[in-house]
Amino acid sequence: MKLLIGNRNYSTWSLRPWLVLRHFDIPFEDEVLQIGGEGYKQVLASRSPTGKVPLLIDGDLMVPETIAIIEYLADGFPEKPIWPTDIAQRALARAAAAEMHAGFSSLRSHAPMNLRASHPGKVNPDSVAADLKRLEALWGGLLARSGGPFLFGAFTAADAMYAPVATRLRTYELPASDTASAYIEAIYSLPAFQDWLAMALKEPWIVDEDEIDVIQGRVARGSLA
Ligand SMILES: N[C@@H](CCC(=O)N[C@@H](CS)C(=O)NCC(=O)O)C(=O)O
Repeated sequence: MKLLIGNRNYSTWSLRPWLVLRHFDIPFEDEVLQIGGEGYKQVLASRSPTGKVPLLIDGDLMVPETIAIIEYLADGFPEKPIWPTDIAQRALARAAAAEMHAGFSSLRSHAPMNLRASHPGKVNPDSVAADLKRLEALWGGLLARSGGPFLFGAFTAADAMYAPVATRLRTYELPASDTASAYIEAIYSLPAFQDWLAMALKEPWIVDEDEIDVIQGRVARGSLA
């Protein structure tokens, strides 16, 4: 199996299934297709039916869409606890994953993932207040029930879905309760996440569209390169 992914520093959707593959020790290779820079959309379109990453390739099969990739892995490796085993917890984990996929638009637009960066104070907490409130309620409720360190106790696909959000809270030092801070630390401590992070930190590419100083007009496009 092969997973086509985007730049590790910025590509939130790529991080999610990659974490599932790596954490659950499923054999795979990956290939980074650069997002950003001249002609990148043509390259993506020539490799992925949706023109987006992640894309899982298994023989002749190409599976786009993060949630579909994760479900394909859960179906293909039923012995791996990719979702919680209890049916009710499984439903809640899938609900949390779906909510992430469809929601949190303020956090996603105002606080782009940027693993190498540290930008405390640059995202106004008021602009993402509703998303932060929902995160606290969702994470807090699930962690209280499971006892942590992950949403359903051990790491599952639900945590993979929220890992990029955890990084946004850290990069921009957004307000977080002690419970949320401990959860963010658990994500950062996960060996699979550490592996991804180490590779992300070695990437040379700058994507202006995901750089907060460019987005907020402090720095001109192209000047960070
Ligand atoms: N709904 C898709 C979203 C995938 C997506 O938006 N991927 C971004 C990278 S994180 C992408 O490929 N962008 C291509 C572009 O910007 O042209 C999924 O869940 O996998």
